[in-house]
Amino acid sequence: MKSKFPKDFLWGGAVAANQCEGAYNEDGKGLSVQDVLPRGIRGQRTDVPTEDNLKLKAIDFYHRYKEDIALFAEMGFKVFRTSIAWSRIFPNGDDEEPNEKGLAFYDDLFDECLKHGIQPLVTLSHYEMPLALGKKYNGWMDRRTISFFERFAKTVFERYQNKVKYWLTFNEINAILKAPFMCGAILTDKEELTESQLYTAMHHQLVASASVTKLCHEIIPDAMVGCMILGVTVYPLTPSPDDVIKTMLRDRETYQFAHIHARGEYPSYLLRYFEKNNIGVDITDEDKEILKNTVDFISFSYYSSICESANESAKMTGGNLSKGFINPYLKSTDWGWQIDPKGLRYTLTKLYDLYSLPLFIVENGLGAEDVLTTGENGEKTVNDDYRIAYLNDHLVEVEKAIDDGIPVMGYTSWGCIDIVSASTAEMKKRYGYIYVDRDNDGKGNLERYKKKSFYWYKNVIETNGESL
Ligand code: BGP
Repeated sequence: MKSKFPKDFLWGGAVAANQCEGAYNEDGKGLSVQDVLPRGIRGQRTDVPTEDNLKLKAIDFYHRYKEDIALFAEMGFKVFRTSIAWSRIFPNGDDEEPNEKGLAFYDDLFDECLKHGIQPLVTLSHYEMPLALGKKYNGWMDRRTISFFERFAKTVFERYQNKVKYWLTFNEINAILKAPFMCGAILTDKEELTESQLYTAMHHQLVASASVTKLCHEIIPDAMVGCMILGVTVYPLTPSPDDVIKTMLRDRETYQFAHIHARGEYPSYLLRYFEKNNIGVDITDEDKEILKNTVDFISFSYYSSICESANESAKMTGGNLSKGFINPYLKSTDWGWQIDPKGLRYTLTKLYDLYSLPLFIVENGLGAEDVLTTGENGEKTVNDDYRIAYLNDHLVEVEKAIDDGIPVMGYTSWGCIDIVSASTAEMKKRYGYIYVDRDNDGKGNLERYKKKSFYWYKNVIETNGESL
């Protein structure tokens, strides 16, 4: 069947600075919240980096990026998503001047991408706030943090304006309500935070996101800037109207953030929620003007779908930051994430029907415990047919959405090379087309080996999706 993917479809892969670079304190980099989160999203933070935090060295991308980008180019990547570690550029977050060595690293990284004809897609902050902003200002709790983020964004927009034409403001900006320390450098324990404090922090981050959207349009007129949302795809567990209503309300975890970025204002239901629950968020007239700076596209992560039910006794399931109920029609990954390719088409359709903006899938993938074997040709590899099946099935659904007329800009599968898992802070939850010889204990020679999926994806890109 003739491929429905547009000729300029941006095929690629995604990582995040904190999960791949390592060099956590090299060349002037300051500590980020990730450096003191040794056990991942749900882990307890520490005050200083601990040796068991695999992210301190990760997969040494900081020193090996040329080799890795050459492998991405071998697969035919058109785009490569990564983030700029904020604390490499402003080690304390509120420094007056940027760290030149940090700027130089990303100059070299983006040059290497462009040398191979790969467009960088850059996330300004992928859960990587400078720890010092937490210690001095309590992160997004303090409105002054907006100006520090603006300074960071302005610096990198100006520095890389001729190299980077695709930008995302914050990774999974809706996650702050679930993980305020990781997403907002908020040191106050989540349990102690009032809703007014949490939503005030969320508001400051949203104003920062809109403000840098404006800056990007001013500094790099030919660039596109998008928001990035954790795609929480929710189905009612049963056709019971109670489950349907619960699902409708749960959907707002995702869509209220897309709404603000796409429409440039708070949805009425969120303002009503503030009013009904005496949640005091100081939304100034100036904030409202800034929020009107809307994005050029909506990007999101999609891994699985969840069910919602009014019947609390129904069985719960996994999900990275969003819990749901088991869907009896779906299988689960080893980490309990339910595999639902059709849910990706559902989410694409829903987001486009709501906001009529181009869409970019910037995370999708299967985390699995891969086993390194020796192939017929004597080379080390992984027979990851399970990952090929997962990705193939999801891309088939993307193609159906495109065939429905939904403008999908591109697809960067998550963890295009094995990196440290965000939620578990482990290496054993592998996503990559490329295996990295490093284990949960930090042992291994960091060598890279092409998995079976490496050749599969190379063919998908070469045929622009014809081979799916
Ligand atoms: C998303 C994050 C990514 C990535 C992904 C997979 O929420 O944006 O950083 O980690 O989750 O999750 P995990 O690595 O926990 O399997």
